[in-house]
Amino acid sequence: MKAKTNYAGIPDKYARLDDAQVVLIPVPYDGTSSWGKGADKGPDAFLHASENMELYDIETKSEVYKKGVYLAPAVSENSSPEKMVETVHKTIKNYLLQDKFVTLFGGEHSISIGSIRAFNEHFEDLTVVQIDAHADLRPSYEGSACNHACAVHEASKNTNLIQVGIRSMDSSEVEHMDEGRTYFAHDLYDDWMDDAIGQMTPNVFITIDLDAFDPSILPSTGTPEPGGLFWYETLDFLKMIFKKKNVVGFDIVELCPNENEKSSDFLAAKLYYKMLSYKFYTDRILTDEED
Ligand SMILES: [Mn+2]
Repeated sequence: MKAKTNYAGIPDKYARLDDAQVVLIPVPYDGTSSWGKGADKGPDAFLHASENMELYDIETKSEVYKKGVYLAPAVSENSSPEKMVETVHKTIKNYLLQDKFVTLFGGEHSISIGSIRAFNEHFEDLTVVQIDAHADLRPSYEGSACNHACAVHEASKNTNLIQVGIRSMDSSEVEHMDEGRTYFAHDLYDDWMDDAIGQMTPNVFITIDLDAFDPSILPSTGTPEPGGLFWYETLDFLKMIFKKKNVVGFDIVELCPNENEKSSDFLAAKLYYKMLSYKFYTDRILTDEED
């Protein structure tokens, strides 16, 4: 077994659970993916890229790792999709009760069923912002309600779900979609970010399926879709959310690493670190309206 290292190679004093404000839970689960297998390798590739990344954030002039990032033992339960979801749920709740800022790295998108359930139980009136190419609204798929194609079905019933970047769905999902809260990739008009923020409650959980990004900047994902989001527009949107809302946690899923294509791993690593920087240095974020 590989020796456990600290997140991004940070010094031990920033990596201990007791003092860390952030907990990072890897969930290398790939039980239900329909096409490109390999999301189980996502967390390792992400962690490896993170170790080779600069830890000073230019935008916020900060080194957010000094807030402490505890790399939790990976959730390895994979005997069934239902058991995996239950274990993710339980693991998150345990850290939320210790007042940690909890983050996860998948694995396929079905892990978010467990994430959203845990955050929704812990925080009042939760908004879930899903950034994704696929609607993921099916009530069940291939015999399970815990399939990646069902990632936000439960959230669509129990939370204030806002979907961004969507460009692929099945007709069976139409009845579960709130079009007034859906920002399709082909229709990101001038003020869409303001409209989306206006629909959010104070507490926000963000789930990012990396296939939301355009395949030209993130090809290494299980089910790529043309016509996706780009780097800076995504960061602009995230910045606005972190600045205007209380982001209570987030997960990032569906990195499907390819040995010959490392830029996707580094995008995921940078995205994660940017989100932590925005969370803890909210007051230093400048959004477009200010700069
Ligand atoms: Mn998804």
